[in-house]
Amino acid sequence: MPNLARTSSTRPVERVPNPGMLAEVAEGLAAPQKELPPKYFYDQRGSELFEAITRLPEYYPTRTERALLSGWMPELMAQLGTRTLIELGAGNAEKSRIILDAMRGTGLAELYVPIDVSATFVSQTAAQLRREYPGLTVEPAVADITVELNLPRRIPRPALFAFLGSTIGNFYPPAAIRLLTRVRAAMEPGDRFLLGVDLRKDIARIEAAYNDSQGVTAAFNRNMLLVLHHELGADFDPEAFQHRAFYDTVAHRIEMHLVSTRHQMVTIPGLDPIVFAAGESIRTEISTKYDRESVAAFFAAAGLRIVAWPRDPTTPFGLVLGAPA
Ligand code: AVJ
Repeated sequence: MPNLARTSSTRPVERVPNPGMLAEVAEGLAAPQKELPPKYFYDQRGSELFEAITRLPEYYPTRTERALLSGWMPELMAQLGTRTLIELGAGNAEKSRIILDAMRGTGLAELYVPIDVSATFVSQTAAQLRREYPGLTVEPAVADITVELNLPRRIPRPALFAFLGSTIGNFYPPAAIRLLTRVRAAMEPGDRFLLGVDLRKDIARIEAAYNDSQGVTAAFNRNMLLVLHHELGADFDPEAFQHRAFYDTVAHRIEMHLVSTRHQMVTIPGLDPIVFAAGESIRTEISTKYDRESVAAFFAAAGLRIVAWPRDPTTPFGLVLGAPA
């Protein structure tokens, strides 16, 4: 386990009411298959745990995608003459730097627009990147990409829209198509869309990536219960929920669940008590795996087409370049 600050689940906390989150949690926990949105993984500790996941030997997506980006971006940025990078869910900007370096290499880097829900996060990253890339305008957008992109008015073209890390895999198909459609609507004819997708492969390898031997993914999964404690005053006992991750071969996705180890009742102020049977679970995340056909179908539904997908057959992760259809 990485050495991370422990957060007691019983410490009293000061809370500001969060009616949007409460309504979303209420709806998810009232469903026959209880469900919570994966965006609630990522408080400070959750983000640190995710960072630790990306360095695990079993978790291949991050390092594979980084290698693909490093190999391809210099050539692609020269070929496209990209002047603006618009990044959905900018993360720690480590991958952005690979693209920005390639843009700087062509002397055309003008604007970087990282889009993220966290305002403090984007402004910190933005300040850092302004120091690293003199001459580059960094104009962060604070937005929930599931709702809007909130782009600046003036965007030097051509622009590259990037959605990396296979975060698209968290979305159920209708929501994935809505998101791609929103990106497509913001694109001009010469713009391109770069999508990182995890690929279908040997099931044991996929399942191992979500059931690591050090238990970091389990801690990441359980951390959502602590987020509900801090944000809503929920009294989940994280020790009474077990991490479970399995591959669904029909829907082609990993599902992560928190399984109640016993019959128990959980209280969230403002909601009716929530009853768990022994063995009943909350689904906390889906992580969909793709192949060429499934990506092509999503793209087509959103008015996009695949223009490039450079990969050798052994690469377990895909980087796809799309354009308006
Ligand atoms: C950040 C959504 C791409 O689905 O692989 C990692 C999150 N969950 N381990 C993924 C995650 C468990 C990750 N994404």
